[in-house]
Amino acid sequence: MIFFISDLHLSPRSPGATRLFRDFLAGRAREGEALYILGDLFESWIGDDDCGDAFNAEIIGALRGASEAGLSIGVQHGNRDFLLGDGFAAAAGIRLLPDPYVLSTPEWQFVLSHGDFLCLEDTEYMAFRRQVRSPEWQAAFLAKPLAERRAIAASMRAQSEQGKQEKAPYLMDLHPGETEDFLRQHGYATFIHGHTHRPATHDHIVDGIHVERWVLADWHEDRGECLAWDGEALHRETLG
Ligand code: LP5
Ligand code: MN
Repeated sequence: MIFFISDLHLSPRSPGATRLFRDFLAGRAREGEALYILGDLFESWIGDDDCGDAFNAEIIGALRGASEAGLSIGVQHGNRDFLLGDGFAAAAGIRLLPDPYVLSTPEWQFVLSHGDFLCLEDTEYMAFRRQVRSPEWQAAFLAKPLAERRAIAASMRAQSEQGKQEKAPYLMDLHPGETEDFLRQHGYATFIHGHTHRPATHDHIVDGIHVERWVLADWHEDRGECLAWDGEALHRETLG
């Protein structure tokens, strides 16, 4: 069994989702051989020098426990935790994966992504993304004290939530044409992504070929979701 999850947005303000994730890592996830976390595991990540924070250490310990029990864990960056780096990966016993990432199993091909890079009509976000993903911005940010970084992240989160209320829904979804190009470029593999918080299974017809796109659900205080591949089919499992 291979599991896929995304958009948990864990923070000290989400004790319910944190508990669901810890229970998942200690239980159901260990019945599989691999877990892929497709971005936004954390509500925000301000640098690997914050691994020692009590909440972060709790999540890192839970990941490490599952990893040491034999679960292979791959993590992609989301738009809120793209600063996760090698220090986090080593402490948690996980592998950081590029976005997109092609997953080939003996039975099937998948392409995995957080999904935000295809939201091309949200031009404000794309500009913001280019800026915060640039090495110069990241170096300047990481040079600031943790407390200042925490305050900046909180301010960005508040502005983002405010801004989303004024954006048309189509802006915050994947660009249809670019998505089909992406599916073509990846050999019509089954596409799994998160980010939009609009769980659904889409059927695309690209060059006459049927391609599935599975959108993962975001997690809530009382409910999480994972997608499971059993070698034959994908199915959604509710957690909690
Ligand atoms: O995350 P979500 O779901 O709310 O919305 C996203 C897009 N928003 C973001 C911003 C993140 O939420 C903030 C993450 C902060 C943690 C990282 C800290 C590290 C910083 C490192 C710097 C090098 O990604 C949102 C999309 C939405 O998805 C749907 O796709 O619309 O896009 C935006 O909100 C971007 C805005 O449109 C424009 C930018 C405003 C940001 C203000 C920056 C000002 C800096 C403040 C300094 C005090
Ligand atoms: Mn996201």
